[in-house]
Amino acid sequence: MAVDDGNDTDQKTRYICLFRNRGKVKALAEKLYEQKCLDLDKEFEIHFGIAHTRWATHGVPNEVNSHPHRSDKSNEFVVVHNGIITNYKDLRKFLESKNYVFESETDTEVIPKLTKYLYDNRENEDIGFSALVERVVQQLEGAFALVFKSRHFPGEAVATRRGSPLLIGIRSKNRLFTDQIPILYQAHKNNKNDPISKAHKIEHEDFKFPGEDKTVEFYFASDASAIIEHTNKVIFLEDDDIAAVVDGCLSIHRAERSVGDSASRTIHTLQIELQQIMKGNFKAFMQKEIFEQPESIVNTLRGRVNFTNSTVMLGGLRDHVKEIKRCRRLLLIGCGTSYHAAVATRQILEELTELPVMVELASDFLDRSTPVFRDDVCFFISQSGETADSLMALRYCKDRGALTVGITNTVGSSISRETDCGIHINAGPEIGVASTKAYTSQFVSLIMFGLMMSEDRISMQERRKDIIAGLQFLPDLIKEVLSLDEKIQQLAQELFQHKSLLVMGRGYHYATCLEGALKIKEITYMHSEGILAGELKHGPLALVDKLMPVIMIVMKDSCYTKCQNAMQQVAARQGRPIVLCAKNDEESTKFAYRTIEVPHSVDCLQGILTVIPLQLLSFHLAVLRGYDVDFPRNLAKSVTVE
Ligand code: G6Q
Repeated sequence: MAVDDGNDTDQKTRYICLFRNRGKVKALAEKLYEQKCLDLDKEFEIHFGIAHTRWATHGVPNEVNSHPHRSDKSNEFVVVHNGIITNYKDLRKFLESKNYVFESETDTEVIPKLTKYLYDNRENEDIGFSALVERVVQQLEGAFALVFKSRHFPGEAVATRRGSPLLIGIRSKNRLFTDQIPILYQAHKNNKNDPISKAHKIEHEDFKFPGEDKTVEFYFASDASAIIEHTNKVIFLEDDDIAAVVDGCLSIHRAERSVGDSASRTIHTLQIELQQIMKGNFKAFMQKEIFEQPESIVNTLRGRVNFTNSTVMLGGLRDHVKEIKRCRRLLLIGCGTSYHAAVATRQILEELTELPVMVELASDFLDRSTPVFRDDVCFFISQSGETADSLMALRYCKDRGALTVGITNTVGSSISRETDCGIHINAGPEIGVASTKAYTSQFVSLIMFGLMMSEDRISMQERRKDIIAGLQFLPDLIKEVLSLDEKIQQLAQELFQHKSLLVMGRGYHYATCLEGALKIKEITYMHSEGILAGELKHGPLALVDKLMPVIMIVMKDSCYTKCQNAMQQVAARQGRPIVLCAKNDEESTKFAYRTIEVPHSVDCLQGILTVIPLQLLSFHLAVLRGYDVDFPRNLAKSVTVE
């Protein structure tokens, strides 16, 4: 079964697949094909394969729990699923009471079995595949992107989503006839005797193929980077859309039309280049992405900052600036690295906007049912734009009437579509699970927002000018930091056998400590903790001895003296601080066991220059410890489950 290689099919073949993670999927799909005997549909010269790299939410990662899951041993219905079914226990109990025997520990397996149950108990002989799927998803709770295949409907693929991302890539050698696919609101009428109207389908004739060449391929995937090597034409499905490919023709259905719903789905042309998602000469995507930061920062700034007259214009926020200036407070909400970008910029946003700024982890924000008001402005920071907790927090804030702003790296993502306005960070595709260039671009985007908000404040003009000049020099300074790579690799040689690594700092660099420690723990599996140096005496000092490596960030800003005090306290306990400081800071290097010296920038931008050595260090530590840097155990790039 060809899954991610469009070149090995014959000319008139169409094929349809679902995959999330390039590379690993092809091998996985081939294995599953052998084991679970997924047939290739020969009718209409259609090839259709489904596969999925699963993130083990229910049940350990093994062959039985791997996708696709099936209704029964003869594969009447098979399904791949990205997401989580929260009511699977009830469904499983019900199906077991109907004598269905489950093979796996997954939540997903209830879906094909429920499909078979509804099919076997259909009241109408002529029920179509998409109508059947519509009935199945009515019974499901949770988040899902699903692709179905069935022996009863040869040559047909049905896909749907709710809460998890799903897009359709379309590849044809010929120009597409239309860039809008109208929605059909009569999925229930899709039975075998009531074919879908031709006007509502993409058919091979619509592509105006010359002569014999009628090849068209549809790809179902969670993320555009999975399919970009085959096509840049994509449709982003909305929640509850049901897409069907029947006899090689695509149609999109919905049960009903609500007020404000668009009547069609657009075929977008993505700007991602294949080269952007190739590793090139780098050992890992993460390494490549760390080294891309001089360019990704330029791309984030491009067209937005005027360095001559020190102005900033964020097109996506232009119409909302007045409203934002009148707000009661700013809430910055995200998870993991994206949350750290909020922590990193909170102080400068408070200074530039003179507004209270709350930073919130999306999951905790929801757990607390945090009060949100109509005059709040809520920012959702997310590389993928699909993180389940951030998305739910967004819906929570929208329901309470707050203005919602997206800071995302993914065009067409749920967060970018569902927010009122936003900033696209333009960092380019980020493939490595450990986020690097997205962090620095989120950081810069939030600073640009602060600059735009403070444009008419006389008292802030000098400060603004300094920051804007700092932004201009940033790409060159990043290059300088990247040139420390060899030195950092040598440091990694000394540290890679340790069990634990502490990262301490304060003020603007507390976020660097959190982010550096996150990078280290997620890809090296070492214990690592980001510690606010002001808290040292309140507990963490007990961890310090001559064996514990401690990275200390000491920059020449308002916290300089306090950081030096912390360093002396560590040295007094025979600790051996590895000091990350500004170039030529002789005072700080006195107590240091090792030093990493970075160039100086404006205080609020310095965090970009201090985080990069820690990104590099975590990369080298992981390589030395023999781990797969881009695919750390137990983690996924896009966390679409709670
Ligand atoms: C870190 C990870 C992770 C990520 C969160 C949020 O290296 O990539 O912490 O930042 O899972 O993801 P989004 O930014 O896509 O919402």
